[in-house]
Amino acid sequence: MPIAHLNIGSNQGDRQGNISLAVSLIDKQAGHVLAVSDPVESPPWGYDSANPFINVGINIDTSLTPFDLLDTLQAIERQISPNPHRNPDGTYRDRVIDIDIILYGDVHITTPRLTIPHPLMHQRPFVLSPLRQLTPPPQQRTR
Ligand code: PH2
Ligand code: MG
Ligand code: MG
Repeated sequence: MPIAHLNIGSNQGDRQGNISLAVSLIDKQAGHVLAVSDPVESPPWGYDSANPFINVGINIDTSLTPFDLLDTLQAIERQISPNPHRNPDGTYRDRVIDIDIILYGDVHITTPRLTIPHPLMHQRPFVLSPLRQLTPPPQQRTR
């Protein structure tokens, strides 16, 4: 089954508790959780807020298609918190939970609703560092 890499973030309430709840709901509803990275704490990226984020990366084994996975992750976000993720003008706001698809196997998708690989991943240390922790280096060829 395809392996997807997700990034989970929280900067409101019990941040680590919110993330742990998300991981357990993902394992029940989206696909078997294979690995969870160490948490990383960082200031909000892309907007101003006094509330730092905790982020983790996870690898899951999933039988859902990318769009079904997106629907399921958005349903899990709503199970944890009904608060909107953006302000009416489209800018970021503090959030209890955010679950983003970063990679899905070697799939490339570019649509208005979903882009994989995540289009901003290379700019975000809170995505790259958990991903690096969970990605084994390529095997060196021996001869
Ligand atoms: N998510 C955002 C915007 N800014 N900053 C950090 N540190 N962590 C996030 O997960 C994050 C962010 C929008 O999804
Ligand atoms: Mg996000
Ligand atoms: Mg999101």
